[in-house]
Amino acid sequence: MRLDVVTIFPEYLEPLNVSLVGKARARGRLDVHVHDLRDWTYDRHNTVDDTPYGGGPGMVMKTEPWGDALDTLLADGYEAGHTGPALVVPTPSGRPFTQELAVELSERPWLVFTPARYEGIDRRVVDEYATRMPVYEVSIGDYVLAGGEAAVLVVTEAVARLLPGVLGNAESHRDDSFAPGAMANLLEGPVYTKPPEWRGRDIPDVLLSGHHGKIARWRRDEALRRTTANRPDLIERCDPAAFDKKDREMLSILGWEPEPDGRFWRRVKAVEE
Ligand code: 6GU
Repeated sequence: MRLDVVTIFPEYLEPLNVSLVGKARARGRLDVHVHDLRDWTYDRHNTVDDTPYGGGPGMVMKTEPWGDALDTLLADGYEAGHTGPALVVPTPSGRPFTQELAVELSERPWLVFTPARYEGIDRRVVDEYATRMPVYEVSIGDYVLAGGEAAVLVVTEAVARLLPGVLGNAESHRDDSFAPGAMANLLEGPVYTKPPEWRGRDIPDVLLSGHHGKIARWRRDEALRRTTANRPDLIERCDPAAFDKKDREMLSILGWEPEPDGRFWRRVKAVEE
């Protein structure tokens, strides 16, 4: 997969050199190109922004540097033999970035990221490139960042770990908490490793029992406990067929009851962990 990032803070993308994404690059699974938007400014001050039409606070990123940057990197990529680019535009006004979208992006051969600062990019830039390629406007959550660079790191890491040969075990994505198509998307419960006692704290006995069935049940109960506490919306969204008899017992203990349609709704405020 080829990745291009155009930014006024190329150094912000340094983390793409380390850890999982860095390894994916070293292994040749990822071909990353970071570009400085100011390379496509031609005035003394390397201006990339201007005041918004219609007034209001803040500044808007200008069309010309973005257009020239994108034209150049697209031409370079096509020349190097790449095809099928998609534009990924990080913006708090975008669609929520989910595991499902990460899977979709991981199946594309070439992603071009346009992280913006200020109040965003002149709309005509997205409208122009949308006539030539798919455009994904994505938000990484309900909060406002000063710029899209951190979102590029988030999206890139979520996508890179899905590429074949990047994580050790290709099967491992199937049990990701938010794997698309899972019957129930539950949060993972707690995990433990050696030593068996630390500062007077033991490991839950069941994990030392060697009884795989009981361990699986305990993990499922802990997943239900955490999900009801931290993400009740995930329980409410679940297909009721995803819950077996033991799940229903646990949900009842946690204060949840099925509606007539079978979906679960909180009866009382969930008991704290
Ligand atoms: Cl993608 N960009 C910015 N600036 N803020 C955000 C965001 C993106 N996602 C959530 N907040």
